[in-house]
Amino acid sequence: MRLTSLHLREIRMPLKEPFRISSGVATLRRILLVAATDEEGRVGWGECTAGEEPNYSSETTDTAWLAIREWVAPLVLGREIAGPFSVRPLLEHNFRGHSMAKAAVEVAVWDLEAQRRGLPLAGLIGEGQGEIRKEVEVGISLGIQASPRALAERAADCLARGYRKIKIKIGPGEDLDYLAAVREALGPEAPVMADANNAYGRADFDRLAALDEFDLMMIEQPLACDDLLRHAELQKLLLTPICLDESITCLDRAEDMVALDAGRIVNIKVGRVGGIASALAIHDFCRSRGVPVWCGGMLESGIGRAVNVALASLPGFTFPGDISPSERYWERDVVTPEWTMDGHGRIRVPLDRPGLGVAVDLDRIEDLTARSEVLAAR
Ligand code: OSB
Ligand code: MG
Repeated sequence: MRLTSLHLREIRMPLKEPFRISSGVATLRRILLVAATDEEGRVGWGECTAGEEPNYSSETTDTAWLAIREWVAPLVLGREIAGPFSVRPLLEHNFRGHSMAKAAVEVAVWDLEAQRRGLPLAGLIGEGQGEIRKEVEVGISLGIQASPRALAERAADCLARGYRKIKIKIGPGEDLDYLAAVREALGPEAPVMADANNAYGRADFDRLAALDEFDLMMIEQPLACDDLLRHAELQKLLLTPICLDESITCLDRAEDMVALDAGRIVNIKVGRVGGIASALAIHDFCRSRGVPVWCGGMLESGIGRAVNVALASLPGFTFPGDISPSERYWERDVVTPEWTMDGHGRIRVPLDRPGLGVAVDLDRIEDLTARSEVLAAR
């Protein structure tokens, strides 16, 4: 296929409630969407998962816009692209970083390929994987709340709604009391985990070891993103498995994690790892080594969510993902139908239409657009 243009749009979507993690807070999402047109006039969509501020990774909505315009677009526009696996190699040489910018364009090519072949995205991603799931199990990621009690009430409500995993954001001083309150309210069996977003260091190992008493499913990314060695030291002290998020930026880091025993579970996010091909490679490796993976979230609109749902249908995704329904985030989403969850924490994988499986609501997107730029092949 050949891409004739990339239409970049920044849409502004206010979250229903602020989402606070140890490294920052999100209130108004500024989401960069890429609409890629091929030589036959089809349009494929990709959502960039970069945040507004560089507090999760170094990328932001603005750096991704710049990276796509200056470096990604010239490498892909007008070129013959054999298929979705050919995008990443084009963007690898002499072009460091900017994984989320690269992924946004790569994902649009996956959507185009799925449409060309008349396949649902999950079917295309899952080719050669055997049976894919028709429904994915999902959890909710709860931001840091005003008090342990407020959090416990919220968590109990989420469990009652059917969520299969309750993820609690923690940080130094906003950890033990919060987790104790949640465990007390939800009971010993409830599927609870914690995510620290790099908030701790070597000096906190005793405090982290104390978290074992809460019987968490896992502790996500307690230490710095580039610090696999200390994660390995910490894992030796913990009964609770460590799950890595920010640290796993590509297949090599997943291999390092396993080699060092720096963690025992991987959170896979398409943007962070540079695209669906990279996510698949990590999935396949982890599956071959018996390492469970699950699909993380980045407060996506319904477009990015479609990709997460499709990815999570793969057989190695054995824990519920951070893939909540549209209404958890937005008054109104940008796709129809919106993403919904049943009372047992399941989202149906749309296998009945090609591509994303939901229709992109262009009128809604136009209403939310704050900035727009068309990059065309020369
Ligand atoms: O660490 O998993 C994270 C959101 C933004 C940045 C980082 C993270 C998150 C989440 C949100 O946990 C999950 C979701 O999209 O619901
Ligand atoms: Mg995380």
